Amino acid sequence: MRFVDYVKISVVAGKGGDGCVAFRREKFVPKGGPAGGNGGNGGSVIITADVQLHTLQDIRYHRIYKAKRGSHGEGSLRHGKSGEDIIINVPAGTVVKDRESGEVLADLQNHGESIIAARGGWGGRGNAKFVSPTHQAPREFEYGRSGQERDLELELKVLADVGLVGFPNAGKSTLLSTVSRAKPKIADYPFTTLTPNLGIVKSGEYTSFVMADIPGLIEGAHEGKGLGTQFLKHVERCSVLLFMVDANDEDPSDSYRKLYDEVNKFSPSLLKRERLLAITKMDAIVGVPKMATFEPIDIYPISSVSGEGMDALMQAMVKRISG
Ligand SMILES: Nc1nc2c(ncn2[C@@H]2O[C@H](COP(=O)(O)OP(=O)(O)OP(=O)(O)O)[C@@H](O)[C@H]2O)c(=O)[nH]1
Ligand SMILES: [Mg+2]
Repeated sequence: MRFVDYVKISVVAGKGGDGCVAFRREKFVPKGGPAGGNGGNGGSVIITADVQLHTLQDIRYHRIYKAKRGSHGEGSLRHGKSGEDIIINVPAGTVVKDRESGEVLADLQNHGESIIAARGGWGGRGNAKFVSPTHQAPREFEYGRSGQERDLELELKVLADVGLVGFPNAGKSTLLSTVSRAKPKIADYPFTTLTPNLGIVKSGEYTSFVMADIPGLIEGAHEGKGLGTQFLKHVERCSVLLFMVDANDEDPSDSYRKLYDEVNKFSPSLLKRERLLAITKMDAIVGVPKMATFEPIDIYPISSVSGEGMDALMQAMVKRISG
């Protein structure tokens, strides 16, 4: 089971420029030959796999990709400039599908693999191209052809690096929304999150990782209570688990023990993963939370509201992922 990230986009290639009808006019040449240049080709929309990317998140905010048209041809045999191609970078592992036919156009697995998603229209020929021995002063020309247009679906199966494990309302979605551009629904009632949200977390200039906000866990989840087993399946694909406990719980250390037990009942091997514990909502607490845990684990008191403890937590996550 992997997370699936989907995006629907439309790609529109540029139209070709029109060919030109023109004749040479020079001082001492009374009747010049035809000199209309060709139109430039329209720009194409190209999709390329880039291993630096991990989600389709950035594409989500940019739905229509439209390449520029080619310029028209001009006199003196000047050909129109081609429209610039547009390159859409997607994570390696992205499958490109035509939304209308359902056909898989490409499965971009490796860095640099690419597909022309919409081909630019050819430029039209200018009248100079229509000259023949018997036809010395042609006035024919062609219009540029239209560019291809397509509605696509991009699909990426994602392996998340960090999974957020906590009871409902622990502040999982809030954390994701503060450290990434993801916009999960946040509310002060349990089970706000019903399907996983993914966010790409940038840490420093070059490192980034994928964080998965998963529906809240409840006791008995391993027997299928709540969104239980679904939840746990999502978590299985994460290399680091960030357990999250509300500092305002009566006994946060006990909450952690319950979470631990629940995960353990489902799949003990999950607990062999790198594991961290965040105590959330530190801005809202009165006094000091009781945090003597029953087992040794690195604890990070944080607040998504004030930003307290966030840097330390980020560094710790990056270290676990790369380590
Ligand atoms: N004061 C304070 N409130 C917070 C903080 N983080 C989250 N909250 C609040 O806690 C409530 C629950 O937050 P969510 O992020 O939706 O919790 P969740 O863990 O995603 O909950 P589910 O999706 O139901 O499992 C919301 O009202 C948030 O505004 C925090 O750092 N400080
Ligand atoms: Mg949530």
